[in-house]
Amino acid sequence: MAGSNGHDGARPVLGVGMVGYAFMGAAHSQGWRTVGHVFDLPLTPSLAAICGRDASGVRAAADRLGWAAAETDWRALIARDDVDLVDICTPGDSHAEIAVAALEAGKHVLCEKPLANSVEEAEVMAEAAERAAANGQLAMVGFNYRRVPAIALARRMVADGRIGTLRHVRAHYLQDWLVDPAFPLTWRLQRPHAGSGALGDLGAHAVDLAQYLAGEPVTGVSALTETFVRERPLLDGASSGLSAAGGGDAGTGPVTVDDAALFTGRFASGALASFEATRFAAGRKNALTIELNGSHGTLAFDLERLNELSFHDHTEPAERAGFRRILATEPEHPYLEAWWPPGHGLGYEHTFTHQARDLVTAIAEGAQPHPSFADGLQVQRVLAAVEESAAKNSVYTPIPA
Ligand code: SOE
Repeated sequence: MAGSNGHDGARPVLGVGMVGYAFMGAAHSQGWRTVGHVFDLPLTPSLAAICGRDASGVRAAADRLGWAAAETDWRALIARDDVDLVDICTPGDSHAEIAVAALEAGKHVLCEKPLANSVEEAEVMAEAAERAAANGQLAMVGFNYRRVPAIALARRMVADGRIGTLRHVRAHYLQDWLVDPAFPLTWRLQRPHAGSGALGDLGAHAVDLAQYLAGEPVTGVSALTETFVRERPLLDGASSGLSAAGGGDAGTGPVTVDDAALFTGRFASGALASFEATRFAAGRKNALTIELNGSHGTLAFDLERLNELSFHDHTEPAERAGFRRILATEPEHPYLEAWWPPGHGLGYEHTFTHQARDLVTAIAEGAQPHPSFADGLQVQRVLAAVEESAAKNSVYTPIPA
């Protein structure tokens, strides 16, 4: 399937079809548009077609975001001969149906996080991905923060033993766009569409990063969740990104997801983890922080300073030891070989370019990229265990392997 859509010069073309064109659709489009101009890829991605239900909205999005064609039915998108890979950027309630259909139609799939709205859906998706892998189709979850150079560097340092035996992981993902009780009831606040609230939207990233950096899964959790504002104005018009208007004559409706989730967890090795995900941390816009403490040292990362990684080497003599700031912008650092000179820095959008690079490379090589749908299922199991534990007043809830 890879490169079935002709050649662009010496390189076979990989036709991409995207479902969804809101915030994540725009972010992924940016990745697909830039990746072939920055990295030397074995396949040339082409932005073949984008899909959305509203005909004029999706046509405008195609023009704005750089897609050649627009479709209003995702089944028609999947059926297109010029689409080799389907990129799913819709709310969680449609991930499973689209992903399974695309894999069964012989396409590769990239699916936004969290993989699904429930463990059951994620299981079906992981099984479909396993069947498709036997035919050479690949499936990957869009946990884009794995592709921040400083995070990829941290993973390399943990694997190289630079912090020794892991003792603690501390991961927080804090935003503040729900502080105002007048913020309207968008799809992200409705369980049937989003599956869960801050837990699935933000906590999923924190769990994925913790497990990725630790190199092992969380095996059980104790949790608290809370919905601080239980009723909100219905949406008045369209929402865009994380902003939306409400409060007209449309009335109010119930918030059916968590506003915040706090939980502790265990790794099989005995290391302990703590997590916090909230949209009520006033002043915190996109504050994803993660710290790992090991027997030989500590690594710490803050998304609001994403070009930096803090490292304390505890094997150094105490008189000289202390945190040092690694500026992850050298050509030797992950992904940096293709970007700007040292010190010139990258941002949020580059994670989507790197995600596209890794997926295109994996497709060309026929190798499973990370995170797989099986990895996405594991995160889903952690999210489900958090909800179960919270419903039972924080009872420790093991996560099935
Ligand atoms: C909204 O909270 C959001 O866009 C998440 O859905 C993304 O996954 C995260 O990267 C940024 O915040």
